[in-house]
Amino acid sequence: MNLRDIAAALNLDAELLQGGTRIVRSPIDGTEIGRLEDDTAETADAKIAAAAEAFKAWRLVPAPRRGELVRLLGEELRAHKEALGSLVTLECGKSIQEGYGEVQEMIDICDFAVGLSRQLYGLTIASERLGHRMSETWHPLGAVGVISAFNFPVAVWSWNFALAIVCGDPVVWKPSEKTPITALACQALFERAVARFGDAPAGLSSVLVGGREIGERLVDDPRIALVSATGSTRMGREVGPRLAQRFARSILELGGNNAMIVTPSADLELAVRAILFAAVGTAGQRCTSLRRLIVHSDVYDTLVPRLRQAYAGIPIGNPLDKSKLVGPLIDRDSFEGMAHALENAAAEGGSVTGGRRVLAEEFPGAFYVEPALVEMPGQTDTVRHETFAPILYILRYNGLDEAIAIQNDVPQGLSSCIFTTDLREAERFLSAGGSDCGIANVNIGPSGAEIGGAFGGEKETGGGRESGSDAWKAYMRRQTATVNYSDALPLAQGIVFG
Ligand code: UN1
Repeated sequence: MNLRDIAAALNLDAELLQGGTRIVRSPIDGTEIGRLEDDTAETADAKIAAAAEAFKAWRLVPAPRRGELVRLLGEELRAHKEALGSLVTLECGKSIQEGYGEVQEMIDICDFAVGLSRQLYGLTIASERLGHRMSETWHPLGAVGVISAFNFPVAVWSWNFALAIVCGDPVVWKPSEKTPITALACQALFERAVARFGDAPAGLSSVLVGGREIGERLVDDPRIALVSATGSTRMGREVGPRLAQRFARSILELGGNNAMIVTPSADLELAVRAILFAAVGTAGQRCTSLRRLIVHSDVYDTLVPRLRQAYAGIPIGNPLDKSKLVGPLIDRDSFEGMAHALENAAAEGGSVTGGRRVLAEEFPGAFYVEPALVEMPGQTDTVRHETFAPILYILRYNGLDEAIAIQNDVPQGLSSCIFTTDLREAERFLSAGGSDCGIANVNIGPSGAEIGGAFGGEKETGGGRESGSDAWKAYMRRQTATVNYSDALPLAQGIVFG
């Protein structure tokens, strides 16, 4: 499918993709796929104002009816899965299987949100006073800003969007400047859902195209009650304090430095497969990608050669070709960041295999790389830093406490896992003294989470939670109400006043 066919299949107005000054390139071959017009201060302001206005009406619509709109969006996504998945691959370069998987993740969260629209449960609380009833109710919060990254250009938006819409909150979305076309496609699909829905207020959803300044407008605008931002820790350090400054809410989903501990009892066959998917899938550009492998000395010399062998056979190439598992890095900067990290790791005593640029003749404008394996003498500064590329650092350990200490001794706290068939080891890893991450898995890699759980992590990962479980509560305001149905006025804490 070429871009023209994809745009037509998605009902995406071709006019939107030309005539502007923001050049969008496909990382597959570096060719230009669109010239989009940036939002200006005025158009951004108008979209935020429309969202704030829409909130006044949308908050009053019964939640199950709001869920109906998300159900219709889910239907559009099902009908357009192939086209949108192809566009994801074209614009961000992940393998086509992962492009489809990303759209499936959107469908899944829509289904989840539809169910949730009838389950925004509050509480009844026992009052200490005679003839009183206490309750807790969840109300819509306000307009929500979503800032998303290039690597999951649509799924992360949908986690936020589907929940926000059923919770009664309009959404203004600032996608990565590297992947705005997929965002416009989602907007077009949502508009189809709105047309079928009938009476949704205008301004429930909008997309801001532009660079950092446009994102800053969203962050600083008092009409935006919550900003959910996914990206680097550096971005989070700017966005978090700015939101705190105006007492707005934030959901931050920042860097990860995810590890796998491989114990002596591990099923190594399974571990190798999990390592491959987690470390080289999406060319190492997931926030959940496996970046550190912590291997017990007893299995080190068995596992590492097997891994080298598996790495040697990884099909790298055009991600639209189903037989290729690893596509390109997003751009030259990303490639240079990878090369730089590998140089530093070597200078710190690491032994590097792979990491070279490949297919440069076929794709001179794109950056395909061999995934790298780096055996490290210890957890150096370079290993502690998240490099958004397929680099897997390998470390050795001797005791489980040591392995857990290494796993936790990084600034980030997103995802983690252990491969073991020993129940005690698994439970220790999951216990209060085990992994300090938001996600901890046993005999599964750190990436590829389902939408049903809360997604996010601790420390420099930012502490936010999105997607499943009770993450919806961040998109609503909690109200505690006490009703006195007696004809007396007893005071709490037994206070006698007058
Ligand atoms: C991200 O990389 O920002 O768990 C999100 C995963 C995916 C989501 C990743 N479900 O890898």
